[in-house]
Amino acid sequence: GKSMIINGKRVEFDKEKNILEVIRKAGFDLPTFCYHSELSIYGACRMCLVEEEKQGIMAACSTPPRDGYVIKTNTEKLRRQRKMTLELLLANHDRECTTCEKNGDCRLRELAYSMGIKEVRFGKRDRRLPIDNSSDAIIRDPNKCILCGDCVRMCEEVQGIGVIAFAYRGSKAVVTPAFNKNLKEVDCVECGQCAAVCPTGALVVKSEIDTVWKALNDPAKRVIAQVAPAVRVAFGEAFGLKPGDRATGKLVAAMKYLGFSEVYDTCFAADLTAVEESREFIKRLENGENLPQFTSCCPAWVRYVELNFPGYINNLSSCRSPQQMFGALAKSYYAENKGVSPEDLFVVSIMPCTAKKTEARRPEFATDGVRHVDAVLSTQEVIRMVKEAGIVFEDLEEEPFDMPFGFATGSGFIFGTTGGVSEAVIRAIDPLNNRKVEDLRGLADFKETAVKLGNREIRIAVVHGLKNAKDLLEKLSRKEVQYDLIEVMACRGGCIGGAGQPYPNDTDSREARSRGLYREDKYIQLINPMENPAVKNLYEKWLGHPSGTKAHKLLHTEYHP
Ligand code: HC1
Ligand code: SF4
Repeated sequence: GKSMIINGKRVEFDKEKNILEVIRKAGFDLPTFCYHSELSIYGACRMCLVEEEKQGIMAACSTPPRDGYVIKTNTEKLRRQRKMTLELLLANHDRECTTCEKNGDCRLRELAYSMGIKEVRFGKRDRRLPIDNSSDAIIRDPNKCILCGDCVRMCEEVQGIGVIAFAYRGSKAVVTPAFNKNLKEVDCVECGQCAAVCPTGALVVKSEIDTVWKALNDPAKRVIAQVAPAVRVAFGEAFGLKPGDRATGKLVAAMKYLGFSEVYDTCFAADLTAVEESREFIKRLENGENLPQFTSCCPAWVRYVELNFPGYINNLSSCRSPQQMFGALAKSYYAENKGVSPEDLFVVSIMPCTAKKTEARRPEFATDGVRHVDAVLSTQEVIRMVKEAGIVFEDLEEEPFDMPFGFATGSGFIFGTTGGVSEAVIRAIDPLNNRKVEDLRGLADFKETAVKLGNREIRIAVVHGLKNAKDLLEKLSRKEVQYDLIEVMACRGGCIGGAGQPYPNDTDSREARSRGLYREDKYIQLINPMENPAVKNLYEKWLGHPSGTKAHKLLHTEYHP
C-alpha cells in the first residue's frame, strides 16, 4: 500500500482525502480553524502548515497525500509561522475573553495558550462593529470573527440556506448577512449550526440561563422542566461519560438540586405527538389530501417550509411539536390540577436545539399573552448551570422523571434521532409491525422504505440536514418522486446533532448518541406510543379521544408564510 513518514513514523494511507487526515490517523494533531471533515476545504487559516522534505511548507488540509512524502509537523520554522498567524488573528480580535460566551470552548483561546503566546506584537484594531442581537437563538459579534468561513460553508453546504457570506476585502472583510442586514431580517431558520462550528465567540447560542436562575429564585414561581430525548445521550459528555451514554437519572437529580419542582420527559409528549400525527396521517390517506404529510416537530424545518416552500405549508402535519404539546398541557391540565395559575407556573425546556428557543416564542404558543414554554435552555446551558451550582455530577444518585408526564415508550426516545419520528408513526398505525424499521435507521443522508397498511403500500422518506430536504422538495415539485410521509430534521443526525449539544458535534458523536437512543428503545417493554399508559390516561381524563376537539385545540397549530 501507499505510505508516508510523519514525524519519523511510517503511516499507510488509502482513502484519506488530504495530508491532515493522514496525520490525525497517525496519532498527531494539528491546529485548524477552517477545516471540518464535513465541509468543503477552504484552506485559509494557515494553521495546519507542515514541512515536507522536498516540497517545503504546505497546508495539510488542502494537499492530497502522496506515496513517499516525508513530513514534519512541528519544526522551528512552522512554529514561528503559526505563532505569527495566530498573533495576526489575535490583533484583529476583540480579546474580552473573560466575559465571552465561548470562553470555555474557544479554539482561538485554546491555541493561544498551547502555543505559548505571551504577547501580541501587532496593534489592536480600532473599529467596533455592531453586535447582531436580533435572533432569538444566536448572537453574532463580528468583532470576534477570524474569517475562517466555517459558518458560511455550514449554512450554504449543509443547510442549503446561505444567508451569511463574506463581504468587503482586505482589512474591512467581514462575515455578514447580505446588505448588512441582521439575522432576523434574512431567511435564517435559527438552526444554530453556524454557531456550532464557529471556533470563537463570533457566533454563539443566546443564553437564557439568567432568566431561568431568576425564576428558580423567585418564591412566587413554580418552576418545572421537560427534558428532550436527545439531551440524555449527550449531557454526560461534559462529565466524563462517552457520547451515547445515558445520563438521564443523574440529570434529573441535578435539576432537582438546581431548584426545579418537577422534571418531566419530553419523550412522553413525543409519544403523544406520534399518536396525534398517526391519526392525522390515517385521515389524510383516507381522504387523499395534503400528501405527502411532512413531520412538523423540527422548528427550523417548519420555518424553512414557511419561508421557502409556502406551497407546501398544508403538507406539514398540524401537530405541535412535543415541546409545545408539553407546554400547552402544563399551562392547562397541570396548572389546573395543581391549583397554580399559568402566570405563576414557569415552564423550562431542556433542548439540544437552538430553534426551539424561537419556536417557544411563536405567538400561537401563548394564551392571553402567557407563554406555554417560558424559557428554553440548550444542553450546554444546563451543563453550565450544574457546574456553576457546584454540583458534583459524578456523585449524584439517579432519580426518575416525575409523573404524570414522566413515562415514555421506546417511540418517544427515538424521536431524537433521524428516522425515529417516522418509525414511531409506523408503530402507531400498525401495531403488528416489526419492532424495528431498519431502512429508516442510521445516518445516511437519504433513507426510504415502504410498509403495508391493509392492502395499501405506504412510502416513507427520511432526510436530515436542510440541504438534503431542499433536494427532496425540489424532486417532489418536479414530480420525480412520490411519498406519503416525509420526515425532516434540520440538523444532521436529527436532534442528537442539534447546535445546543456539547462539542464536538461530529459524525462519531452523532453515531454514538443515536445508538444510545436505540438502546433505550430496546430496553423498554413498551414500544408502541398507543400503549403508553400515561398517554391513555391523559386522553381519558382530559383530552377526550385522539384527534378530537379538545386534542385539536391543545395539540395542533397553524403555519404562516
Ligand atoms: Fe427533538 Fe422533539 S425529538 S424536536 O429532535 O420532536 O429539540 O431531542 O425535544 O419537541 O420529543 C429537539 C430532541 C425534541 C420536540 C421531541
Ligand atoms: Fe444559517 Fe442556521 Fe446559522 Fe441561520 S442559524 S445563519 S440558517 S446556519
